[in-house]
Amino acid sequence: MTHIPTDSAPDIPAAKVASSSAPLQLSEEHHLCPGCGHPVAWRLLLEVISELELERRAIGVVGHGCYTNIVRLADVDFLQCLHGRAPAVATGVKRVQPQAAVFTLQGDGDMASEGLQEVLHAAGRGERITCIMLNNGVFGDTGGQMTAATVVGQRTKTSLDGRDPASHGHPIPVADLVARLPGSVYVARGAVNNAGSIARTKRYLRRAFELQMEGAGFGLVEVLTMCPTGWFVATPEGPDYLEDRFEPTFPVGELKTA
Ligand SMILES: Cc1ncc(C[n+]2csc(CCOP(=O)(O)OP(=O)(O)O)c2C)c(N)n1
Ligand code: SF4
Ligand SMILES: [Mg+2]
Repeated sequence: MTHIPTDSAPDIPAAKVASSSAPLQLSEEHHLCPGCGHPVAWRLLLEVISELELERRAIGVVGHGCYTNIVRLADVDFLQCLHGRAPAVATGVKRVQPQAAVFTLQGDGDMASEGLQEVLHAAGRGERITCIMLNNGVFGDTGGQMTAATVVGQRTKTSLDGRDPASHGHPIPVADLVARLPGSVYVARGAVNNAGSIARTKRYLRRAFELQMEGAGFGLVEVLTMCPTGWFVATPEGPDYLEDRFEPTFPVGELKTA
C-alpha cells in the first residue's frame, strides 16, 4: 500500500489503486484498449480466488476473445478450448478433479452466441462449476460484430444503424435462462462501470465460488463490461453507456440464491 501524504490528513494511508497489482497478477500490462472493462473483472476474479485461498486449486477454462488475455498475466492454471465449449470442458475437469475450484471465463460472443447450448446443458446437469460471462454486447476481439447479447438499438460493426429486432432478432438473456433451470443454485449479474457495482460484483463472484466449494450445483455470474471501441463511444463515456443502454435489458442483481 502506498502512503500518500496530504496537508489536510497527513496520517491517513491511501491505496494508489491504478498502480497496485491484484494478488496472483503477474503483470500490469494487459494490451487491451483504454477503458476496456475486462481487466476490472479479471481483478475481482483474482481477488476472490486469493481471498478464498483457492490459488492452488483453481482451474480456469477460457474460450476465445479479448478477455482471454488473462491467461498471460494471472498466476492461475488455465485451459483454452474451442469457442463456446468451456462449460463442457470444465465439466470434465471438475469430474476428474472434484476438489478443484473450476470456473469458466467466457465472453458474450463465446457463451451466448457460439456456445449457448453448452452453458444451458451444464446448468441443466447441475455441474458443480462456476461459469463467468463477461458481457460487452459484441464480439470484441474480431472487430465488434453483433452477438446474441447485443442490446436493441446498439451499434455494432454488423448493425451499424443499431440492432433492429425486425431483422436481427432480440437479445438472449443467458442468466435469466440459466436461473430457470433446477440444476443452477446461484445466478447473478454484476457490472464494472462504477465503484458500487464493482463491489457488488465481487460479492457475487465470491458467493459463487463459496457454493461450488460447498458442493452445491451450477453457478453463473454475468458481468457487464465496457467495450468503448466496439460501441463506437469515447473512452470516458463507456461506464454511462453501459448503465443507460445495457442495464435496462440486463438488470444487475442476484437472480437466484441458494
Ligand atoms: C469456432 C470459432 N469461431 C470464431 C472464432 C473467431 N473469434 C475469436 S475471438 C471472437 C470474439 C469473441 O467475442 P466474445 O466472446 O464476446 O469476447 P470479447 O472479445 O468481446 O471479450 C471470435 C468470433 C474462433 N476463434 N473460433
Ligand atoms: S475491443 Fe473492446 S473488449 Fe476488446 S480490448 Fe478493446 S475495449 Fe476491450
Ligand atoms: Mg464480447
